[in-house]
Amino acid sequence: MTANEPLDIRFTRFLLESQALKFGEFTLKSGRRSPYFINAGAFDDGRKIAELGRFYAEKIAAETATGTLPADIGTVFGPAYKGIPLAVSTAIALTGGHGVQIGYTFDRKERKDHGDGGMMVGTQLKDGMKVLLVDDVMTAGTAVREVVPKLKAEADVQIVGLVLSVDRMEKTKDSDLSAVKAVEEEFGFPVLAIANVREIFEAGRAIATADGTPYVTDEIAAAADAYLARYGA
Ligand code: OMP
Repeated sequence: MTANEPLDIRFTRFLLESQALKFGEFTLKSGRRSPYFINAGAFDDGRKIAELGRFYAEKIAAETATGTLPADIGTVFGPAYKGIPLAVSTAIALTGGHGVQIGYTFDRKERKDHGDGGMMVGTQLKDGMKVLLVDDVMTAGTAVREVVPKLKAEADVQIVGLVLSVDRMEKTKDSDLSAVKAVEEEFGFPVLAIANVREIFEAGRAIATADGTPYVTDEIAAAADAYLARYGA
């Protein structure tokens, strides 16, 4: 790795080497058929999930430095299930690597009616608390639309932003607006991604597998271009 390499290039290498970015034919939650898929489930051991947390923390620290995110975030919220390791590893990396004291919180899928009860695990949400959402990938924004009302039902928290691994840069079903822009407009908080799909495909052409061939071949790049020409925002 080259020192001072931009975040999106380092992150693309990590995605490819972890096999979290797959090429083929995939049917998405939205029904679209995509020639690529980002699978956060590939971050399945201590090294990979720790590294993923460091990428999120680096992005959050950079956005805090520019003022896009506030410095006094109370907790990082990751929606169950896939958001849970994201919230935990991000909080660990923010504290360990950046000296930021911060909580982590995730939701239960079902309400617990004994013991501590409640819908949330980790730092409890309180009125006025600044909450940063983390999630894996955004295509249409369905996942975030489900989680915001859940948080608001718990306490009058202030959601200060959403940080994703990857912005797939796709337009919504009924407008030319990207899903990210639509969510920003609807909820009024910034949606940030460690890398977007165009950055990833550009970086991927220059990153080679062990046998020297690029991960993103001409054929893969052409399929991605065709997909983005149709669905890209
Ligand atoms: P939206 O909720 O529609 O934005 O779609 C994002 C979700 O789709 C993610 O949280 C995943 O569950 C899944 N997904 C991926 O994990 N990776 C992809 O590359 C694409 C999708 C998807 O189905 O759109």
